[in-house]
Parts: sequence; C-alpha cells; structure tokens
Amino acid sequence: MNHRHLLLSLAVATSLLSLSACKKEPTPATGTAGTQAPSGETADQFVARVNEEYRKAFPEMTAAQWLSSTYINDDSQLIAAKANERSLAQLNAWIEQAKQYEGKEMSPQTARAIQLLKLMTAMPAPKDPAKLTELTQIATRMEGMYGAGSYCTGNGDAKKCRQLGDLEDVLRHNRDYDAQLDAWQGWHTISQPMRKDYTRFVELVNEGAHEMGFADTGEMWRSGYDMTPAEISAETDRLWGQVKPLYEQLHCYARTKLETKYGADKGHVAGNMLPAHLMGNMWQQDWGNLWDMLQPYQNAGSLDITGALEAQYQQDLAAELTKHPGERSSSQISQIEHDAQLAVAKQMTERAQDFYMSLGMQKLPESYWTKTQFIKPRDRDVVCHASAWDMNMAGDVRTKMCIKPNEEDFTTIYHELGHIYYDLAYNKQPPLFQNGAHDGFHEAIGDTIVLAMTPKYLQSIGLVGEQQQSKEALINAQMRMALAKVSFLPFGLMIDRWRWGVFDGSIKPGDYNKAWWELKAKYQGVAPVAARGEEFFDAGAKYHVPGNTPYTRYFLSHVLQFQFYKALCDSAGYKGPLYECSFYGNKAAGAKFQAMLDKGASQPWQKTLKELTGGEKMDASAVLEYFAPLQEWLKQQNEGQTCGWQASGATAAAPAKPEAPKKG
Ligand code: X8Z
Ligand code: ZN
Repeated sequence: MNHRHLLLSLAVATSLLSLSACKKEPTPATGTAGTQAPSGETADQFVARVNEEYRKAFPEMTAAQWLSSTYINDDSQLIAAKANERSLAQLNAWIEQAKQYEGKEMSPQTARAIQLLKLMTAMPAPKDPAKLTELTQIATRMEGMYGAGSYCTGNGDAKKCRQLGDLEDVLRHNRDYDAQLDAWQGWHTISQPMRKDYTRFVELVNEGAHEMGFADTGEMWRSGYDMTPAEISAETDRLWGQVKPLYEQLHCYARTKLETKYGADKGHVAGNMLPAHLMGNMWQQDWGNLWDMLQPYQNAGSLDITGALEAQYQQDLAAELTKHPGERSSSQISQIEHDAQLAVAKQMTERAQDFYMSLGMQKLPESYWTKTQFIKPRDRDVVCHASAWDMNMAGDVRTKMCIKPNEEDFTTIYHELGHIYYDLAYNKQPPLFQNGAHDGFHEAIGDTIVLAMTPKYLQSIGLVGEQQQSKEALINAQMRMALAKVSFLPFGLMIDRWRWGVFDGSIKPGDYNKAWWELKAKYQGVAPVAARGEEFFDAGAKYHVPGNTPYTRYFLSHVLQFQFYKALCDSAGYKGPLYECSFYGNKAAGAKFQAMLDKGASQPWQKTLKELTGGEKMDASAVLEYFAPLQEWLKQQNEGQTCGWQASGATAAAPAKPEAPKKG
C-alpha cells in the first residue's frame, strides 16, 4: 500500500464554525442593552439592533465555552456558566421585547428573524434569575462530567483509570467478549451520578420553554423546521419507514456474523437482538469497526483505512524518533509520540481541506491551524467529542477533536470541516441568519463529502491500494458505507424519541433507563446482555444528552446527505450509477454547494433544498438508490434466516415474545 501521498502536506490554513454546528446552539451573546427596548423602535430597527448586539457579545460567550471545553476545571466552568447565564438572560430580554411586534406589519425577512430569535437556544431558560443560575450551572457541570468521565478498576498500585477514548479503543480493536463487556459497562458508570442533575435540568428547561409559549422543550426543538412540530415528527416517521427494510437486512446479516463469531447463544440477545457491547461502538450507532467480521469478500481489494492511517502514524513516529536520536527518557518518548500523533492528525485534516479546496472553496485561515485542538492534551481534561466552532463570525474558526489515526476520526474531520465551511460561507449574513437552512443541513454538509470518498478517491490519495472493478469490490465498498450510514439511522431517531418523551412527561424520571432500552430495542434491535435497572442512567453516557444537543438533526442529515450527493453528482455531469460517483475536483459541483452554504438560514429550507436538488421534500429514495446493490446482496445472504427482532423487554433477561417473524 502506498501512503506517501498523505504525507504531501497541502498548504495549511483553516477555520471553524460556531453557531449551530455540533456545538450546543450558541446562545446569544451578552448584549449591552438591558431589558428595555428603546421606545418607538420599529420591527426592522429592533432586528437590526439585536443583530448588532448579538455580534458584539458573541466572542466573549464563545471564548468562555471554548475554555471550559478545552480546559475542564472549576474555574473555567464557573466562567462558562456565568457567560451562558448572561447570554440566556439577554435572549429572554430580546424575546420579551419582540412581543410588541406580534401581529404587526413587517417584511418577511424581519418576521423570519424574529421567529429564529425564539429558537436560538436549545436550552430555554426560566426568567427567574435563581433558576437561570441553577440551569447554567447544571448544564456546565453535566458536560464537564461527561468530558472528565473515567472508569477506574483495581486499587493502590494496580489502580487503572480509562477515559472514553481508551474504552472505545477496546470496542474498536478487541474482539474478546468479556473485555468488550467490561469497557462498555465501565463507560456507562460515568453517567450514573448525572441522573439527578438531568431530572432537574428537564424541569428547568421546560419552565423556560413554557414561558416562551411552547408546550415543552421537545415541542420547541421541533419548531425549527419551517413546518409544525407535528409535521416534522410525522416526517421522521415517514423517512424511517422508507429505510427500515434496508436496516433490517443489515441487522440480520450482522447478527448471523456475530453468531458465527461468538456462538449461537452469545452472538445475540433474546428476541434476536444485537448485544450492545459487541457492535464495535459504545452506542451501536456506527458498525464500521466490525469490518474484520462483516467484510463481504476477503480478496476484493483492501479498504482497510484504519490500517493505512495507523501505518501513517508509525511513519510519523519513525520520523520524530530520528529527530531525537540516542537515549531517551520515558517522558521524552511520550513527548515524541505526542508530536507524531499531532503530525498525523494535521495530515488527516489537510487531506480533508484538500477535498473542499478541490471544489473551489477557500483555504482555511491560518488561525485555524494555530487555535484548533487536534489531539487530546496530556495535562488536563477536555471534552473530546468532536465539534466545530465559529468564535467571532469573522474568520476565527476552529475544530475541537481528539483525533486518532482511524477511519472514524478521518471521516469525522471531513464532517467537522463541513460545519466550518458553512460558517465561513454564511458569515456574510446577518447574525440571526448565520445558521443552517435547518440543523440537519448543517450536519449533512461534511457527510455529503464523505459519500464522495469512494474507493477510487481513497486510492488517489494513497490511503488504499489498487482497487478491483468487480461485483465483489462493489459490495465491499457498499458494505463499508452501510456500516457507517445505514446502521446509524435508527439510532439517529431514537435519541430524541426518548428526549421528546422525557420533555413531554410521557417518560417519567423513574423510568428513564427502562424507556431508553425500550427505544433502543424498538428502533435499533439492540439490547444489553445484563439488566440495566434505574440505578443506571445510560442516556447520559451519550454526549448529546449531557451536552443538550438535539439529535433529530443527525437522522435528517443521514437522509439529506444522499439527496445533496445526488444533486452534486448531477451538477458535475456524472452519468453512472450513484454509488460510484465522486465529485472530487469538480468546480461546478462546488459552486452549487457553495451557493447553498451562502444562504444560511435566510430563507425556508424547502426553498434552499429546491435550489440544490429541484425538490422541496426530504426523501430517502436516494439512500435506497445508492444501496440497491447491497440490499439485493443482503437479501440473498439472509435467505432462509428469520430476520427482524422482538423488542419485548428492556433487558436480556426478558423472554422473547413469539411475534410474527419476518422472513429475510
Ligand atoms: O456529534 C457528531 C459530530 C459533531 S456534530 C461529531 N455526530 C453524531 C455523533 O457523534 O453522535 C456526527 C454523527 C452523529
Ligand atoms: Zn456535526
């Protein structure tokens, strides 16, 4: 395999995103104005003033949040909570002032800006100052607990503590049943102490949402889609209905392989569900790490991207070692390894930037490269969960990751740069329109590029070797993509099914864990192998719950990205089968994409979607078109199998109810 190309580093430069993105929605920055609006202000003047105050106060808020996420300690958390408190108080003041314009004549753009103002935060805050303080403290504490989460075993000299990254490595590489179970269960201990905070958090945000005129926080989250909350909820059901048969085939295939590997009894949980700790991923949202087990054909051209990136790291390490010859202390070796990790992380990021630049997009600003957190610092706790930040709406963009040389992190970099390029594009818009057309658009930009990372593209950058043109190679390539994309779909849906229920009160605090596993079973067909009672708070072990990031966006993104991909392939003049298209290097596709990014949230998303794709509905037919060969292949593989599962209980202990099984 040839890895040299990855070493040819491209010119460095960068930036990142902040509003919206993977981050909690930026709450509006602290304004200098109090709660009183100047009298006689028109709606247009009001919106102009809010935009200006928002822009001015924004950097102070993002700086506090950046510090608390990249340097977790009591002081940074205090500052971040305070900054957030000021921001949310300011937002409440603006929303209060906006009330006087209800029902008044105003331009559509002004009406849209006022509507967006009310949806600027995912964390609606109560007006009561004491409760506001309590809320921001809880929110900061929960995110800090997640970031600092550590699972320790043994005592004294034998004490060993592992954080998420180490535990994920076990699931990624180790195929020992018990080692995986220990890593999975270990990580899920870190959220046990969050339950009380989360319960209170729900009460507080619901009070805030109520004061803003929403039934509850979930309804507020569902109000950001240029359609009614009931309509978007029905849309997600409809889209899931389109892709569910495909997921069921993949599920069936994975179960069979797990049974081969671990034995008929250990390879599944009662009801034919997949054991939660064996899917190569802490949340079973991406099964790509099971490639060794699920790869359809062994000799059809290698797609071992993780292996190639690890080899790249070894090469970087060797280069660092030759810079420091002779005897080395253990701390010097640790420094050398750190330098090599940073080097490979930057090379991976340059590679991602190169794709965007090949479409005609800009180089990332120099400050991106100096201010970004590429890898996990050795001297402090940070929130490793990847995010993209726009610090000031004026070019200070950054990403925050703990990059390791593996396929998942490699594609995540492309994902994060999608946020950054969106940010940079809509920085020309007024602040209230500096957002995605809807939040699913924001999540879909980088992933659209990931779809264009075909075997051919990967070969062209030296990450994989010569690729065969064969049916077997095609199925391998499709499987690789399906393990990332198709496995994600039900997960993308279930998280907010749980939170919508928590916020509307249909899921009570005493049933948090039970409801969580019922939804995991229903949508994903996944179950734990040992009971998960209410002493656990397993939802809290997924970043977006303590981080309070709405999740429906990712489900929508996993449908939209295939629509975007198809549209860009069309723009590039591509005529072959969808799954083989890459628009790498195509300026026409780039211009079309850029035009969409430039619009930000300045118009309803349906219009933006129409400009790109010609249609104004989200639709999963592009997903099905893309995976048609794989779905056919899976059907053959699953022939004779009883596919599907029975989501009869929340734990493995519950006996499976014999429901009508579906035939593969
Ligand atoms: O959180 C993310 C990104 C940041 S917006 C890394 N994602 C979801 C997740 O990790 O759970 C990307 C895919 C789904
Ligand atoms: Zn994202």
